[in-house]
Amino acid sequence: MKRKPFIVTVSLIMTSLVFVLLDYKPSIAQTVNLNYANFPPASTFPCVQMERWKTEVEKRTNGRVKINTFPGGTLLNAKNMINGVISGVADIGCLCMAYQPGRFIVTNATGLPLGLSNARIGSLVLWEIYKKYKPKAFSKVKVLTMFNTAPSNIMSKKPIRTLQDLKGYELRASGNAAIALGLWGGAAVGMPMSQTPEALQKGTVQGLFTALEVMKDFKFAEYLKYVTRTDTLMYPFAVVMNKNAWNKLPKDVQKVFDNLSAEQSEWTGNYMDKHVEEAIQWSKENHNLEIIQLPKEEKENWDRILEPMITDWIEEAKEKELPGEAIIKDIKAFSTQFK
Ligand code: DTR
Repeated sequence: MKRKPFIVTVSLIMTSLVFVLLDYKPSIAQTVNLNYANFPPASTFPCVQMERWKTEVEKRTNGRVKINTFPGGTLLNAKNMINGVISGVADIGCLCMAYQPGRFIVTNATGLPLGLSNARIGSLVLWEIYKKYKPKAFSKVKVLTMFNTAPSNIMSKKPIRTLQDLKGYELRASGNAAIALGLWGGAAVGMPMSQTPEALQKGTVQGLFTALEVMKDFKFAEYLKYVTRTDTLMYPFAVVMNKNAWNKLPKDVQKVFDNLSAEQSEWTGNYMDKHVEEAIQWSKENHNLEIIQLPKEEKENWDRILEPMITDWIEEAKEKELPGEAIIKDIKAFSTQFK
């Protein structure tokens, strides 16, 4: 075989180099793939907000960031969400802080009976509280956003019209909501939302105490025919990101994420408020739902019974060297600011 002249060899090497470089170029602006874990089914509000965030991020980064979503506990479940994000099982995760009351003391204060009247206000207040106090519970993650549910109501198989009706009645609730049920004399059974449909079907619980949009999203209205309007207590949520994954993001992408935080919080609150109304309508029209309004004095009495929750929380906060009174004062002040 004849040897190639030197000049041909050099030009061949140069051409391959150009190809290598050309090939390399697109990988500089390579898409960043991030896995986002969520615990409840895709139709529920934590996943609806996740899909909205994904759409906005992909749009605002011109497709440079791709978010792969994992609803329904397929990547991480309700209880191992934050640890799974810290260890890098998922890049991003959505968690309900009420499921771990002792771990998220500061942010769970927005779930106390403090008169936050809807999810929009609850979400914005929660985000402000997070920004102001930057709780240690989040030191190992980057927090992308936070939001709250709408206030909780009792959904049940039998009508609950008085505290007597509630005595010993088993309802599913977590965190502050479980404490409240106990104070009213009910029997709270703790479990994440994702386990509730099975518990209701097996009869382990006779209903639940949470925001009303679940009547439609989980079709609970098919067998829970009564709602007692208590309109108090929220379940706070956080969306957190693995610190390494965050640090690896280009600065302009980090900015897109940061610019979305408060907006996503408010968007989710608004979505939740609107969806609760739709769920009530749907349950009435399709499943004959009866809404029980407590008489004014009765409602005041139910609210009064919950007051010690606030003083107890302040005590607990103090024990952990947290400024409990100031946090409660701030929650109240922010809530009037966002009205
Ligand atoms: N209320 C909390 C949070 C919650 C409210 N709606 C949904 C839907 C899906 C998952 C969680 C939630 C709870 O009861 O678990």
